[in-house]
Amino acid sequence: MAESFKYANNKGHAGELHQKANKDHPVMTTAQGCPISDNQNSLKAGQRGPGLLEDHVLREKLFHFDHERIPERVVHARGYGAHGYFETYDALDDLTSADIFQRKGEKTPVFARFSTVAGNQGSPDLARDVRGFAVKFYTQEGNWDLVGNNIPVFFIQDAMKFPDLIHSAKAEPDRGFPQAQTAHDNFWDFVSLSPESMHMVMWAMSDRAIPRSLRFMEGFGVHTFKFINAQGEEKFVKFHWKPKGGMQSVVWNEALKLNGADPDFHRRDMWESINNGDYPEWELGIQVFDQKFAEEFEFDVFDATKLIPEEQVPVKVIGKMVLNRVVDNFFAETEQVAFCTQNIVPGLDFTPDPLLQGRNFSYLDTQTKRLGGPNFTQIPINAPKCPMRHFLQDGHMAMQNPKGRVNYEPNSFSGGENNPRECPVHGFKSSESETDGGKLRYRSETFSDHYSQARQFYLSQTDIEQTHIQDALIFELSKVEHLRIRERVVSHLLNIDNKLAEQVALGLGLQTMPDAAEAALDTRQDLPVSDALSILKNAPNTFKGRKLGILVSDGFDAETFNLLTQSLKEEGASHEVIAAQVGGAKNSNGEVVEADQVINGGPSVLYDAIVLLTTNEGAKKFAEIPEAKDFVSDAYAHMKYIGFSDKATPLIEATGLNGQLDDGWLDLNKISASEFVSKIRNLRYWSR
Ligand code: HDE
Repeated sequence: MAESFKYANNKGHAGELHQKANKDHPVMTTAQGCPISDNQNSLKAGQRGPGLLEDHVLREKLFHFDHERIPERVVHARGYGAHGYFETYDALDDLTSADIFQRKGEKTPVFARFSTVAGNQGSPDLARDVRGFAVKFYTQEGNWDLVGNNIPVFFIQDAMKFPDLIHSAKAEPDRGFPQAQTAHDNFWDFVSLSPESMHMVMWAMSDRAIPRSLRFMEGFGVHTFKFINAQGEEKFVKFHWKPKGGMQSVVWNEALKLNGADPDFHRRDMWESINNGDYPEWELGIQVFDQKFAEEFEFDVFDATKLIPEEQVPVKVIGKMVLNRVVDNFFAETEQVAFCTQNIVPGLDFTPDPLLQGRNFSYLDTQTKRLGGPNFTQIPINAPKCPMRHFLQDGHMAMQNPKGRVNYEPNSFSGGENNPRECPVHGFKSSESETDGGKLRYRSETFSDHYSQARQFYLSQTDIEQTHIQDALIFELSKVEHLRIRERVVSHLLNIDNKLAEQVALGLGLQTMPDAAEAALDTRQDLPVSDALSILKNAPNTFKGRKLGILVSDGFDAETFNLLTQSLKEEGASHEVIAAQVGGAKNSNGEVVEADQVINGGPSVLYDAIVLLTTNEGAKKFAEIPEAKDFVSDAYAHMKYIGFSDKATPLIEATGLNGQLDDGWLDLNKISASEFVSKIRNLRYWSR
């Protein structure tokens, strides 16, 4: 709310008298500041008569409400943002003159927004989808927007194909569904006719597309950018975000159920962790290489469907991002934040990547549409925190027009804060790279190997992860109505890996195996396995930031509960109590412990591991409740660790799992609370 002018000499003026409606509340006003006497009833002619047009209070209220919506983002509509800072670990002046990287230990404010791509604003968080990972750095030399994804490559190589890709992925236009999923004909038709997408398809079908938390996923700048130092020397750079909490994903069946149990699972998780002081953190890493490497590398470094394996160019960590403040207002900040890939700072530059070049137009254009005019840069979330001095003026909602007489340059008026000049020394300079020919619409042949890295990604996964990719392909393609599209996808899989193609063909019940798709160039290479591409090979071995669900019944053992929750706290993890009623349950000391969830609203998919802390009587009662049985059998099916004691036997028997107590079942009579926590650091009992 705008700060009000102090009516210092008007003692007793109405403005002062109206400051309070009563002891606790200030007076409500219209947007014009006019005090409101009745916010419940419109102005009428007579007690039961028609409304009056002169009711400016009602008209203003309805008018403003009618204009509350702005167009949602055409992609990445559903997102969640938070504030924080970026800390530079070391000066990088040998590589770049970017101000943000000049001083060790410097902190720069940031705003990060994470998103799904295909779904609309109200779609569920656990859609199988790429996640947007966009960060706005408010540096002292302007805003730098690193607008990335949680997958290091993209579906297409040229911006020309983007609207078609997105049309095909979103709801089909005649029917308006399916929402937030690629499991339909149009998407698979398009990608199977665009073989360049096959590498990204492998990633999108992997567990990367169903993260457990936004906090537990990597981020990537995707394109190759340039670093330029003060001497004008250039290097190529790719950006990586590495989550401090480690990577973790859910399994597909869990994702499906989470979307029902808590469609806000990811945003709630971020909100809770920041408010609990468990701040999400990522380290920023760079892969730096020169022209010589670029020429020798197997692929074109301007092709966004390719990555550079970390084994070939190691990722050097250069700083960290800490998100430590939730937004004050979702709309003002998360919805109105306007990321633009064109927002870079001196010391950085673009490369000719044809996807990046197109993005530099698209983002500015889309923000003008979404936010209504060219002055969206003046909205606080978008405004730089460093000085801005320019002669841009007027337009819708202009609030920061330049002051003074002069609004053009060159001018002959004397200097001053409001009369800026260009500066060849400190100003942004584009790299002087040469171009290699005349105007043409062309796809360079250096972009034409579409399968080698798709194969490398698949072969770099553990068996479990490979099975998940196969299952995801079978799930998605089983929703595709046209046989020819299913077959066409399998024809590409044959160029990636025979076993993968065979498993998918088997899962789809294909009667005959199609021929392998014709490749643009027969260049497929067998690249070495890259362990960095797997989630499970890089498992974090911690329960920090994770959540345990403890199912309790009246009379549950107070000591076990206290020891467990204490050990979790020491680990930096949290817990929730699930009971038959929201009022909670009485422990063995007769104290009431409140429930966070009721059994029919708190399924085990919400937790990373569960404990059945019941009495024998309590377990018998739960055995009668279908949701309580699902609580246990889902946790089992999702490979979660389950803590229990013999008292829970009636419930376990009711689920039919009694004969299947493998090493993922942890008997709390046999191991201590801290041993339990150290076991569940594995996050899942995959051998099940
Ligand atoms: Fe985007 N993208 N994109 N994109 N993108 C948008 O901008 C676009 C691409 C990404 O949290 C839009 O503000 C084109 C790659 C993120 O607000 C739009 C092309 C990558 C976000 C747009 C791409 C991304 C967007 C829609 C191909 C990863 C959300 C609303 C040439 C490196 C940012 C908006 C946020 C959003 C266009 C491809 C990431 C329309 C034309 C590759 C994280 O401007």
